[in-house]
Amino acid sequence: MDLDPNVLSPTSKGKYITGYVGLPAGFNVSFIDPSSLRLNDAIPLVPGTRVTIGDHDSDGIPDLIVKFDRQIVKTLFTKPGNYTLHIPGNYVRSGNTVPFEAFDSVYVR
Ligand SMILES: [Ca+2]
Repeated sequence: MDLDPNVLSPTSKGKYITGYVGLPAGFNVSFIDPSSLRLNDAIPLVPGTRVTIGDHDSDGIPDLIVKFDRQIVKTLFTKPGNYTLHIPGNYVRSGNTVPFEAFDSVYVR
């Protein structure tokens, strides 16, 4: 996973943090259940935002592109530093649900 921006400022008024979720070869991101994604087990996607598929890192493997509310994400941090965030989610294919977890780190000013 890659989060954008990677540096968060407490005073930022930005609306969103964008998450780019990639899966290992052989898994298709279109089978990720977007409603199952929870940033740090807590924060769901912003309701009403579009979930799209692109190739953010140009490695030829599609990424699921999702939006989190930056003002809510900021409440996870009480002091500056490096933080590793994780996003658990479910991969659902042919009625089988496979839980997975994606990670990225951010720097908080
Ligand atoms: Ca990619």
